[in-house]
Order: sequence, then structure tokens, then C-alpha cells
Amino acid sequence: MSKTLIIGAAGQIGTELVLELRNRKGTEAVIAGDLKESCPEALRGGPYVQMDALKREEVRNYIIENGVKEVYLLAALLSATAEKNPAFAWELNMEGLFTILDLAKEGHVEKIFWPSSIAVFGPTTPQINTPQLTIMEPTTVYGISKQTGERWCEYYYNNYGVDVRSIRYPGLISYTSLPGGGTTDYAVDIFYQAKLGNEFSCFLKEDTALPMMYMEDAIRATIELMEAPKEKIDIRSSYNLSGCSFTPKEIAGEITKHIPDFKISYAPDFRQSIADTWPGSIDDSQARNQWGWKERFNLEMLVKTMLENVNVDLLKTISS
Ligand code: NAD
Ligand code: AKB
Repeated sequence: MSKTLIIGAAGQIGTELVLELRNRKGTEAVIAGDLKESCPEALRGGPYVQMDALKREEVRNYIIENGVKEVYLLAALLSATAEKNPAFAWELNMEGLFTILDLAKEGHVEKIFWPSSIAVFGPTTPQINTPQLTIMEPTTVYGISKQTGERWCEYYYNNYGVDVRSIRYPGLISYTSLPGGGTTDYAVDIFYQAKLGNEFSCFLKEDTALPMMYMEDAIRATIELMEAPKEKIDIRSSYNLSGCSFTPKEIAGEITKHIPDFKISYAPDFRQSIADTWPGSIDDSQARNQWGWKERFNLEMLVKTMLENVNVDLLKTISS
């Protein structure tokens, strides 16, 4: 049986991606791998391996010995956490990618998914409807690592025929697991505080528009891209992808329609200067035209779904 491995499976995206891939490919065919010693509750129904993406030989041996043919490499430090430890962020975000690209170059792995981010853009990028091909001068170590990763993915495709596919994810909104240290995390935290009946202190200014997407759309896009026939994939760096864009004030306004007493205040911190360099909205016409991408969730649906499903007990599990 050909196996799929998700590295960084216990995170915000990985948890939901593993569950959806297991639905489609069968539980035993999809292995969740993460640095975390114990498997998250949600993934206990199938194979789990503790794995450090930085241990090149161990990762190589595992993949070769277990017949893994498809790899989703999600392990990374996100934008805010990366700024606190730039040298380690660079190491983690780059080294694991080379390990997997080389395995594909040698013929052990047949297909790779590696996520990029809207963080590849910078202050000199046009901020409204940011095109696929444009000025890219990222100013964060996270953005620099994602831009460099994109260049290497394209290089391995052009020079060695490696089938690597990628999406520049916007900020992702979900309730199954908590986000891992990004600049867009406020748009998840806000739902927990709203449900707890607390005032939410937002670390971005009220009018900071950022591209966002509900997780179900992001998982569907990822699988649709991975399943698209090769000839439909013209872009081997990473695809722009758009869901919905909103500001903290707009998401708070939408929450107030469900929880009229909800209050938000603003206390911008270092993450404001990261957000200020990112686009407000994204032009994703290549993804739409080439492999048929279309989002399903707008802000109204995203807020309704999050408020119905966010479980505040998850906060206790994480802090205990
Ligand atoms: P996350 O922080 O929630 O999860 C990352 C997972 O990787 C964690 O479970 C962590 O334990 C694991 N990990 C860390 N170091 C590891 C190592 N050395 N070996 C193995 N596992 C390790 O991140 P996420 O939000 O799920 O993001 C996954 C990927 O998607 C990242 O590359 C991120 O840059 C990208 N991305 C995420 C978003 C978003 O909004 N979530 C947006 C754009 C791009
Ligand atoms: C972050 O804020 O770092 C991530 C991202 C958009 O890459 N959510």
C-alpha cells in the first residue's frame, strides 16, 4: 500500500488535513508525524510517528523503509514565533524542505505538498488584489524562508522533475486545534474570548485588513491541488489563494450580530508591523483558472460556523 506522511501533523492545519486524507485514502494509508511525543486525541484512530523534521537521516530512513510516496511537509515556525528566534526559524523552515525535495529527486517520494504563505509579500508589494507575479521583498524571517522555499520548489521541479505543489495560504481560521504563533491568530482567539463572554484585546489595529480563509476551504484547496492532473499545474513556486479578507473591526461586527454584548479593544503589538507589510487582499485567478479553485466560506458563514463549534475547553487542554 502506498503511504502518505504528514510532517507537522499535530498543528492547526495538520490535524484537519490528516483526518480528511484518512477519510479519502483509508486510515492505515495516512501516517501522522510530529515532534510531539504523544499523538493528539483527534488523530489517535490511525498511525502516528514521533519525528523531528530536522533529523535528516531518521526522516529519510522512515520514508524509505515505510514506502511513503506522498509527503505533506507542514512543520515550521510561524511569523510571530519566528521573529523571536530567527536563526532557528530559518533552520527549521528550510532544512526539512531539502530533506524531502532530495528524497523526491532520488525517486523515493512521488509527490510533495509544501505550504507557503501570504508572508512572501512585503511592504513594496501592491497590497490590494496582490497579483501572483509581483514585487516580493518580505521583511520577516518567516516571509524570507517561505519565499526561498518557493524558489527551491520551482528549482527542483525545473531541474529534477520533482512533483512539488504549493499554496500561499492566507490566515487560517479553525476550531479543531489552536493556531501556532502567527500574525493572523487574533482571528481565531477572538472566538474563544467571545464565547467566554470576555472583552477581546486585539493585537492588531481595527482597520488592518488581511486575507483569511476558513480551514475547510483550505483543506479542500490543498487536496484539490494535490489531485489535479500535472498538466493543469503551471505554477511550481506557490499559488496565490483567496478566501475572504476582513479587518478586526469587521469580524467583531459580525460576531456582535450573534453576541450583542461582545466588546473588542485594540492594543497593537509587534505583530502590527508584520501585518502592515502583508497584502489586504489576493488575486488568485491562476488557481481558479488552472485547477478550478473556488472558496465556499465568506465572513458571515465563517463567523457563524466558528461560534457554533468553538469549544472553550480546548484552551484548558492546551494550558494544562
Ligand atoms: P502549527 O504551528 O499549528 O503546527 C506546526 C506543527 O509542526 C506542530 O504540531 C509542531 O509540533 C510541529 N513541528 C514543529 N517542529 C517540528 C519538527 N522539528 N519536526 C516535526 N514536527 C515539528 O502550524 P500550522 O498553522 O499548522 O502551519 C503548518 C504550515 O502551514 C506551516 O508551514 C505554516 O507556515 C503554513 N501556513 C500556515 C498558515 C496558518 O494560518 N495556519 C498560513 C500560511 C501558511
Ligand atoms: C501567520 O500569521 O504567520 C500565518 C500565515 C499567514 O502564514 N497564519
